[in-house]
Amino acid sequence: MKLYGMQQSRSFRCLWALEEAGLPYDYVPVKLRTEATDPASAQHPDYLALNIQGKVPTLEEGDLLLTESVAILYYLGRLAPESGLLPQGDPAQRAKFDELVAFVLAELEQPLWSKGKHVFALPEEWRIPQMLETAKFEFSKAVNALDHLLSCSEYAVADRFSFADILLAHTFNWAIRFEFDVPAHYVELRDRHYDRPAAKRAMAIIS
Ligand SMILES: N[C@@H](CCC(=O)N[C@@H](CS)C(=O)NCC(=O)O)C(=O)O
Repeated sequence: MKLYGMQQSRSFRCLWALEEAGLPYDYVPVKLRTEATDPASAQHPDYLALNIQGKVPTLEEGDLLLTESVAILYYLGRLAPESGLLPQGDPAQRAKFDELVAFVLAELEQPLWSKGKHVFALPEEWRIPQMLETAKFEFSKAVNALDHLLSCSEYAVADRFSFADILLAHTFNWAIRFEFDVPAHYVELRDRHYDRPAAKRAMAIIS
């Protein structure tokens, strides 16, 4: 199995999950925003053949290609059920897990990605500087909603570490790096989960 990724981007979620799951893999670093002629570029034709959007992550295993970080997380969770990355609870508990995953993608990370797009990812003529204030407003609304969605336990769902914890910790780390206002209890969540041995091993791989 090969994971194509770039540093602390969304591919880090998958790298961390691979380390939590203890599955064998090769990590292939990819460069964003470099000349397409660079063999390591996400715009190189060889990489575009794997991931038509020229984005990371990509997971390749035989004929299987996955190009969405959360699909990769579900896949790894299913490959390694004993890891607990994908909770095996009753339908209601699973539904709460799925709800949280959807919330992180649809509500919490979107303002962060809006900032990224309007600061560096979009072609300059499509960037709107006023978006940055809107993104801050949307992020604070999502954080308030999250306070109501999360239980008070050590982990996001039930009483065990799962990939929902990876998503939350990675997304708050992203928010901190992008200088959003992150409440102290979510900085603490990020610190606690990034202190896990698997997170540290993943971090060492991209350093
Ligand atoms: N929904 C995708 C988003 C993937 C994505 O946008 N990745 C960013 C890095 S975090 C990327 O590769 N961007 C390419 C670019 O900005 O040129 C996922 O969660 O995997």
